[in-house]
Amino acid sequence: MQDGTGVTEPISGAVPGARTLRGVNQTFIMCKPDAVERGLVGEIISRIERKGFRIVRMDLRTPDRALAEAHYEEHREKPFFGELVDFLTRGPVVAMIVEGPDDQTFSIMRTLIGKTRVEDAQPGSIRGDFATTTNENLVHGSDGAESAAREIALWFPA
Ligand code: DAT
Ligand code: MG
Repeated sequence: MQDGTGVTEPISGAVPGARTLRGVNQTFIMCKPDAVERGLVGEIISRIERKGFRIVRMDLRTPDRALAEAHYEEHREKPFFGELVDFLTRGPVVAMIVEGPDDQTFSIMRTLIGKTRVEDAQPGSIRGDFATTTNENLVHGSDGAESAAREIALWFPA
């Protein structure tokens, strides 16, 4: 939400590189291949917009392995990493930059998406309403300002 002043300088203490403006925060959101395959992109985008967030960039593309591996870099050592990269590269995804209010953007968006483990994802959330597995869980959202800056730069290099 804009604060009405039209001021757009970075908030002091903001993560370097984060596209953080006064009153606005950008996060990286992605409808994963299962969402595209199942025809749930409209449903997901609709929930994001109805919540009051604004989509400012959007692109349908099939990521190559290098991009998928870089995106999930933090999970490189996990046993499910290979499967995760296979999944993300199997078809088109919808990559988006989404704007929301202040620092709450990340937590609000993560609540809208639902918890990672399928058994924890609450009904009412995207994963809670539509996913039945942890590995194919429809949507990705940055978990904080630092990840958002990294992921936006990765998917939408300037
Ligand atoms: P999130 O997507 O909620 O940020 P994460 O960053 O911990 O969750 O994991 C990235 C993705 O990896 C997640 O969306 C689904 C998959 N994943 C996580 N834990 C898993 C597990 N134990 N088995 C299989 N896939 C898993
Ligand atoms: Mg994550």
